[in-house]
Amino acid sequence: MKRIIFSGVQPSGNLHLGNLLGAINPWVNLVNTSSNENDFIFCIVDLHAHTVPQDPKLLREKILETSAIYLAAGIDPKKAHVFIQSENHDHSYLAWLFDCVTPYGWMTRMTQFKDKSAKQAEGTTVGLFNYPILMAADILLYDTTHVPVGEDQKQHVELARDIAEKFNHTYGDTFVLPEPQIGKENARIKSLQNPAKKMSKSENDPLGTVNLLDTPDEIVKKIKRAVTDSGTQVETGYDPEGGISNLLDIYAASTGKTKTEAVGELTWLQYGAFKEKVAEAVVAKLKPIQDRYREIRNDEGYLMSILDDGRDFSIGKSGKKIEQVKEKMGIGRVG
Ligand code: AQP
Repeated sequence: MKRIIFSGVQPSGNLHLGNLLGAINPWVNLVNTSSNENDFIFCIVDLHAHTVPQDPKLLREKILETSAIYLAAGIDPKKAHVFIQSENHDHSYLAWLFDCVTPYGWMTRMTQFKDKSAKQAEGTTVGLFNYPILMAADILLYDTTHVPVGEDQKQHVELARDIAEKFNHTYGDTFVLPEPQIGKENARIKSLQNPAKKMSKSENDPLGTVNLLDTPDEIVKKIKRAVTDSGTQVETGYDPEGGISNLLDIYAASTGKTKTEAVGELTWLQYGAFKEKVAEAVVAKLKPIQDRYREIRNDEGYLMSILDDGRDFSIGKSGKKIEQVKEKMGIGRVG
């Protein structure tokens, strides 16, 4: 059966190791191991970025940076469509219609809203509350069958599925029910300064996050300063929720090894030597991506043509879905 795979990253800051090892790398593997009949659609979800305050000039820069990182990390534009969400108005159009279909009670269960609104306090907007509905529109516009995401986004994909089911039940079959695709290889990377929290663009402590465009010196410094467990060397009985476990995950995902292999290789190293190994692996993983990133940014015409093609593809596809939805919901004029 033909699969349609859709996913995206918010250009809401600097992309980091969690975005690469938990999302973009698994996308690249899926594209490269997939048969030709499948469609891959990777979006730069800039409308989502405004769920927290943004500097407009910086956001425009981050949109291009994120697009170039997708390509530099190995997304092959001959096999996948890459586009900017805000360039296709069907996303926000369908989101409004889904606002009118989704029970309020479903939204109050979204755990990410609880975490993120706690960080925002009084600055919390309705957009932050509502953004899983926009995400449902992103996914359902394309008859997406699979959504490769990190574990933290599973609840939102399940919400998209519930919205599709409710819409189909109310108005007749319109949307495909998507599945979250969370592979074993989707590493969940934690903050280097607080392993109880995921590594995140909006982390306040810059030492907590390794950004994909950090220099080798910055990477070494951040990993050297990462929190560890209470001992002095890596032990087989490391705390599974602690800093050593996180560094082992980072090492494994950066080298393409399993965590068991990483543990076998690195157990009994003193923390200092262990961190050097982890930093070396991360620098080696990021170097070719950074080199390719610079090439792409120096050839703006290449990047623009890929984003233009992606936009045209997405508008062509989503436009048909919107026509079906309008007819089923009875909005607009006939014909
Ligand atoms: N720490 C992480 N480990 C593994 N996967 C991660 N992802 C994000 N952080 C980690 C995955 O990256 C994809 C894109 O995420 P996003 O940028 O759209 O939203 P997010 O999950 O809210 O990412 P951030 O970095 O934490 O951003 P802020 O701080 O702005 O909220 C998703 O597939 C996600 O699972």
